[in-house]
Amino acid sequence: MQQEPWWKKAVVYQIYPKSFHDTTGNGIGDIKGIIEKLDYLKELGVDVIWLTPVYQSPQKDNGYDISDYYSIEPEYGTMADFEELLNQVHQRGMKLIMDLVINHTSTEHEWFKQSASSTESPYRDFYIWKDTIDGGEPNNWISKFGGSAWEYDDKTKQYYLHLFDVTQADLNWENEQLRKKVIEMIRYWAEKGIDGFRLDVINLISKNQEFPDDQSGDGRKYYTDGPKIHEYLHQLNREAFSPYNMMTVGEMSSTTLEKCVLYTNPEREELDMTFQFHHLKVDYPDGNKWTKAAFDFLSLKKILSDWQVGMHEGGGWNALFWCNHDQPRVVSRFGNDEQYRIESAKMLATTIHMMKGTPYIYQGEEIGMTNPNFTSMEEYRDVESLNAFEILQRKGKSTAEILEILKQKSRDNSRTPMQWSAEENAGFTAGTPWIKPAENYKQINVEKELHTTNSIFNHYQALISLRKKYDIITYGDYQLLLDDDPQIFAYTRNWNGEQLIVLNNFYAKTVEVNLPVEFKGNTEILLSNYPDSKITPTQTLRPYESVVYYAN
Ligand code: TEU
Repeated sequence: MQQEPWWKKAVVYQIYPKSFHDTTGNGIGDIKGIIEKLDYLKELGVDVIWLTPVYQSPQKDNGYDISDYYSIEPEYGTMADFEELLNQVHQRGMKLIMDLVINHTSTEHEWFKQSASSTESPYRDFYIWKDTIDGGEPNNWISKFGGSAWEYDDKTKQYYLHLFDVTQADLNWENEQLRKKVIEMIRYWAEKGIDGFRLDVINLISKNQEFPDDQSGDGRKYYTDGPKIHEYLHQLNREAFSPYNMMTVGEMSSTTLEKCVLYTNPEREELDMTFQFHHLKVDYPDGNKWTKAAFDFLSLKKILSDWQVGMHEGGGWNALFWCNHDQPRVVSRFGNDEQYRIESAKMLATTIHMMKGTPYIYQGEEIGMTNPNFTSMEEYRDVESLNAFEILQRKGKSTAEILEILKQKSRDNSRTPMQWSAEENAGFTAGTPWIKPAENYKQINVEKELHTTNSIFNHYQALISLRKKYDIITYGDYQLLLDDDPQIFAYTRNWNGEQLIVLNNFYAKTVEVNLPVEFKGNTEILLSNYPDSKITPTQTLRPYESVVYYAN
């Protein structure tokens, strides 16, 4: 049998360096701060660390606006610090993957400066420049951060495309020279010894070259999973990833299951796995993020289950996650961040970690960090949230209404400092933090977790070791049970005569369960979030109770 890729049994931990741990006192996390915490991550048991961008950047979008792919952002440290980090990670038997942001660069990148200097520049075609049409923008596409996706440049009298912030100019992947430069850069980091990449909005790199107006939308249908995307990914795989045996995870914006099967089926030689976001839009009524709304539980179950089954059948591979630096905290979102914070944090972790795929833990998730509940616009930092404020205000919403929406939806909800201890500023910095910590850090912090038995941290440790011990978690198929139940998320996994049954109560109300499947002869409980869960197919689940049964 061909050797299975190592990442199928791995668990990844995402670090947002800016908010992780500051050792200099400037209020911004740094690479040395990560090195100091590696033993903590080793204790948690994760195999891989994913660092969001640490390259040189004006930080308009916290590093997703890169001005030099070959240097480290001075706020975070030096190249020597980075090399030391890589070395220390490897010494502990873990791996390190970096963020690869190649849909766009900062407008302060040398390529863009050259490109904008003249229509004759050899770099002109590294970006997407278009003439005005009828005195206006080249088309009606909208930036993901609000407003037109085009910016006019007075000097050369053309518009450039930016699907994100105006300082994040989209690269022109049609240009072979550009692709060559990107591949060269990837190989530079691979040569340094890193173990892989998370590819930022990678399914947006191929644009429909007609650049048509979108009669019924914001333009995304003309650049999402675009015409040459498979060709480009295959080239990256052949020329940059495969020669170094890199692990790759693609962040896929508004994609489809069919596409992700193609992106990740190994025979196609594109990517190893994908992040998709459909299950995180169940609290966007009519696709609208900027409204305060409860989440649709039945859709959540259906979406996650469709992806479990579809990727299994198509030979693809899922990245499993609830949280990242763009999403609110999961315990505040789909759990209960007050009375049942601990139970619901564990339940949510179990729901994802017992599925098929590679799980990702976002910093602070393993101790049940919550949204910070900011109450004033001064507390927000995120460019998307600040833009949303203005857009919503123009639509007539009051400041109080907007604050309520941001409290639920802002990306800053997950960007507050990692809560290490009950010391001032959560032990994150000795200086003034770049963003305010959540006020509950005195109750919720790593130090406390590590001194508590049956902590959320312990629950994550247990989930990680179960994955190592039971192959069924990696290979088993997946079947949703009780599809229409409005409160229970139950599923079963089967493999090689073994069976897992996973029961999760997503609400604070006790509920009766009548499972449509039988427990087999030898059934044991592998994990639960109450000390005395029972083995019976007919039973009640207490508030947020979660139980994993195993039979063989
Ligand atoms: O995010 C891509 C993306 O489209 C979203 O997750 C986006 O932030 C969200 O939908 C806005 O509502 C990636 C990065 O993760 C994000 O931090 C960057 O801002 C973005 O790309 C641009 O590089």
